[in-house]
Amino acid sequence: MKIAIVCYPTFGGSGVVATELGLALAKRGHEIHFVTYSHPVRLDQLTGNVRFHEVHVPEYPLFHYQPYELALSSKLVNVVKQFNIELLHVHYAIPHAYAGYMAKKMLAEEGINLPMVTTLHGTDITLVGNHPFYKPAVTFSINNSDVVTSVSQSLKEDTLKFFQIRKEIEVVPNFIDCSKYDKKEFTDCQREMMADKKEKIITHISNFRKVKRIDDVIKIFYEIQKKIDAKLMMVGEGPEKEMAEDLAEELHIEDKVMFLGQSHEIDKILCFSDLFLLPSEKESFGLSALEAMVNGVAVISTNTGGLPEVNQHGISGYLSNVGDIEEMASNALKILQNEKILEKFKQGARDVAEKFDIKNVVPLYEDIYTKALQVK
Ligand code: GMT
Repeated sequence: MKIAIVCYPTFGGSGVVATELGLALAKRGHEIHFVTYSHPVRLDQLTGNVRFHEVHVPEYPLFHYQPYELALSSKLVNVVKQFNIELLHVHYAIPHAYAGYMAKKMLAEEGINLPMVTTLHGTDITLVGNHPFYKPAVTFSINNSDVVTSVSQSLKEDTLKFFQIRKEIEVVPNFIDCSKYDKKEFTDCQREMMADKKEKIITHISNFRKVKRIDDVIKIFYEIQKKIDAKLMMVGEGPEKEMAEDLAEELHIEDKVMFLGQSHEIDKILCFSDLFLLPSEKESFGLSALEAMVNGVAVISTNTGGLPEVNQHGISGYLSNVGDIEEMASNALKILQNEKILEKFKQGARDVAEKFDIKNVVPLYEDIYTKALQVK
């Protein structure tokens, strides 16, 4: 199939999933065209059947806001015509499903049918899309997609709760390529650069937005380090970073907390981590937790949204109510203070991650594409 994928090109989970999906589909012989405003961060191989088309939005002083949706839908029309694209898969409803729908309508005027699959990722439903500013447009774009998927059962339920949806929503979980994480990768660790042998390494990765409850990450670590030798790796950039730096200083643990910024070496960091913290307010899936788990890292998370579908309580880690810092710290210590228990959780995390192996999930998308192509 010739498929156009629209996604955010940034470090966010939706863009990562879209990119990994495109690359996996290309490996299975499909022709993939990524259409977005800059080169997707995880797109490191452009081959004959993987192409990238940049959406330019020229600055014009009259416009207070530059019209990205317009540029994206026009670009889609051109790419579809030039490369005989058969199907469009948009990741994140805002504004991609809306722009995709416009492209579909423009192409229909010329007698071209372009089925559109929309994948909902989380904040497009639970935070941003739900706002009255966007709600009518998001509802419309979902109802006018040919097939709609969500990355967890919980997100499907939220979508049906918050929006008037007439469409069936199919749950297709996010995935990970387990074959990349063989034993060889683990020997590449540079643990000693981060911590002493006796120190446990705890990691958090996110875009440091409010919804991630970054202050809880620091507070949970504060409790942990009172009892055991440990370091905290904070990976990512975002609006809450400064607050987190200040809080670490206030608690006099700044020498134990390392802010590593945005990193292209997530797996290197994770492969020497012992524990991953994800105390989010909302999380439709928690791709970063899955990335930790496939690296054999136990996860302490909240039980919000789709997290219970990913992190298995008592097997890959533990789940707690949002804000329950005390319980999350005590569960972390339960895992970290005993080497045998730690090993059991590391293995549990890796085993659970295998259920989300890419080889089980990509065929589900292929079936969905076949179904979408049958919609006229
Ligand atoms: O978590 C973020 O802030 C980024 C956001 C995104 O759109 O990239 O992540 C959402 O989609 C990911 C991929 O499907 C999910 O793993 C995240 O749980 C989801 N984030 C939220 O629901 C807050």
